[in-house]
Amino acid sequence: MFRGDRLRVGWDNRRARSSPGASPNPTPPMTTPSRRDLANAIRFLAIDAVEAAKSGHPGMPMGMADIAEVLWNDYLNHNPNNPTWFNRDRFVLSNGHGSMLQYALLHLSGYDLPLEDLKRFRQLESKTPGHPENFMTPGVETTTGPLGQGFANAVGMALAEKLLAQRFNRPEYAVVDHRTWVFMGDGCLMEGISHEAASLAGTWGLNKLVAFWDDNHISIDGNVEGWFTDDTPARFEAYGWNVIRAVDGHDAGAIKAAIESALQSQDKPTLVCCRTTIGFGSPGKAGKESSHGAPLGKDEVAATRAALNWPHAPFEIPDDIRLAWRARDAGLVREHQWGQLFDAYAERYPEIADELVRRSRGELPEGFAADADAYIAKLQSDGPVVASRKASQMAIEAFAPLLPELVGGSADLAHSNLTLWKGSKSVASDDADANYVYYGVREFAMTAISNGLALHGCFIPYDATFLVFSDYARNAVRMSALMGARAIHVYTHDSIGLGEDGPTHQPVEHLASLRYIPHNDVWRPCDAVESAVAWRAAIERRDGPSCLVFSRQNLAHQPRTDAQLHDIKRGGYILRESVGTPSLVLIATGSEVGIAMQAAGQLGDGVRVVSMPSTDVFDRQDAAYRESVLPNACRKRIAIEAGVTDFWRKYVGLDGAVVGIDSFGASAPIEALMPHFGFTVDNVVATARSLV
Ligand SMILES: Cc1ncc(C[n+]2csc(CCOP(=O)(O)OP(=O)(O)O)c2C)c(N)n1
Ligand SMILES: [Mg+2]
Repeated sequence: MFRGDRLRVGWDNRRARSSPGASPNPTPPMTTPSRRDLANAIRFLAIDAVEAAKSGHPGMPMGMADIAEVLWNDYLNHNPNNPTWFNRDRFVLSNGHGSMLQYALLHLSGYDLPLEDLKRFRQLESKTPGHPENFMTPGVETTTGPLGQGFANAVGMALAEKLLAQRFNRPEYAVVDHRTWVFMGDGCLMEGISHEAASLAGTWGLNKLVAFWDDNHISIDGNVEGWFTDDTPARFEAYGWNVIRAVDGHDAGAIKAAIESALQSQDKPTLVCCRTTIGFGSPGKAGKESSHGAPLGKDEVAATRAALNWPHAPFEIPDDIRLAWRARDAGLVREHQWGQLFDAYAERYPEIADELVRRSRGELPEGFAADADAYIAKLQSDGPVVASRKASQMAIEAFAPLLPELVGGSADLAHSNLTLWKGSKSVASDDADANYVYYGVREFAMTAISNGLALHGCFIPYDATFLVFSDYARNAVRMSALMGARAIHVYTHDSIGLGEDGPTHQPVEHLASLRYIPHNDVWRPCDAVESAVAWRAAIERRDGPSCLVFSRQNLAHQPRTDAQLHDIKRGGYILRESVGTPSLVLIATGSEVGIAMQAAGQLGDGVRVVSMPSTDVFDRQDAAYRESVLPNACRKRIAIEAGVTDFWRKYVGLDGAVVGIDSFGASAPIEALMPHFGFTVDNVVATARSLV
């Protein structure tokens, strides 16, 4: 039975099925260009685009062009006609300042990136932004530029491939079988995240990950001899990598030999150490930091044209070179062959083939919504009084058996974050159901690896640490949001309420600070029910990350009507209605909702309580709904949250008040800390009276 239909919906390979010969070819060449000529096409597209933009980074593309040429022309398994072909190799440019290298490669090999876009490098709405952005340019797998993170994303992608292969491949049907290639510079390697990520990649034995180090001895401030003298090959050998030393990054034969050797690695990721010259070919700027991040300048461009024997005008690529680069036809054949393999696999193993297609589309299993509804309704009627971190674990326990795509872990705090569930199996194993990542104490790489897992597809990753250490992960959280990655970041021990560990461990500014990241949904639930709703919202959110913030301490259960239960997912809702028009609105999140409810009880019938587990989601509701929850006419409002007060001013206005904490916490039991910092019913009542 022909099963191509499902493929066509899951990943568009219609073009792969059309005749490979159908696409128009340029006139056959009279000459065969040299490899150096092919690499020079990259160099001059980069040089000329940077010149046109009057900004950008020519040095790295000029230095890595020869490596990229060999990799892309001889090894990269991709299909420029279909940038999202399921089994494509992933290519990551971790040293993202060299973005023009990637744009040149995409353009030359035949992706939908016309010359016009290269001419509009770094201009508003062009497909060639300053640094590669996965949501702007077809063929860009991840957004890079913050050095080191692309490398960690690549580790996540390679882990995704390994896990999928373990689960879905069958003898003679390696339907998941691709490599992850990553370019990285000295800057990526100086960044601490490279240690975290390389260490994990070594431990996991990700042998289909190949990293190329652009060892050019230069970073922005000059020759790195004063600040980067590590023995990088020895460092990676110590992580358990296969290291190929001292490759001449301008010798195509040497590069090819290194890649051949990397392909043989059975149980280790490979680092190819490439000696290169930044700004290669520029008589005045080669080997110098001056080529790193500025146009070469008119005279130097002319001198480089002469030196590299490139007589062509800016953005002009001779036909023979264009033809040699073209990968569209080969790409069609590759995807077509894989499609045949997949069809045979689907014939033989229809159920797992269906499952793989479902996961590749990012769709949840049929029935998930109904099961989640039932679970949440039962929680509401059972009313467990637990810490929200415990409620989070209960939610994982309830949802994870339905969602094999959920793969998660914690940065050495599994028993505090409560991220393990009954079905957890370490990804360090070869188990087909491996789904749990022991990240060790590596918050930043953990989060960037989550991003890689999410971007690869077929996974909904979650990661976890204490809320206070979200700072260690922060730029990767920001990148989740910028990239629209469906990653779930779990942060427990969410306030001074964690107690004795003291101010080093007590987040104060973190909630507000995570909320300030655009496109990031932060949830701080007040009980087990809201915790389950938050998990569900994070799972169902397809186009961006969620931060789920949970308490260490037990939280009271809140009774709700069906309507209230329904409205939790709107981010903020009336948990206690006033009799008549409210004279005062108390707005609270998480552990402070209980205090607000008790205070309202003392203050009388005119007081409304709004539970606001996610301000981000609430802010997206329509104006009528927001007005129905927080009526403009009621100016007496108090926000209560064990965090910085400034954030809440937009909800309470000048006439309102905030019960919060604008200092660091302190080391003491929770029973002493909460009253000390004013998180008591009495203080909320007194604050309310002071507003009158
Ligand atoms: C996290 C981070 N810090 C700083 C920068 C700014 N920056 C961009 S490139 C660069 C130097 C990188 O040196 P290297 O990777 O050796 O690049 P090369 O000059 O060799 O191309 C710096 C500091 C950045 N992009 N990301
Ligand atoms: Mg460098």
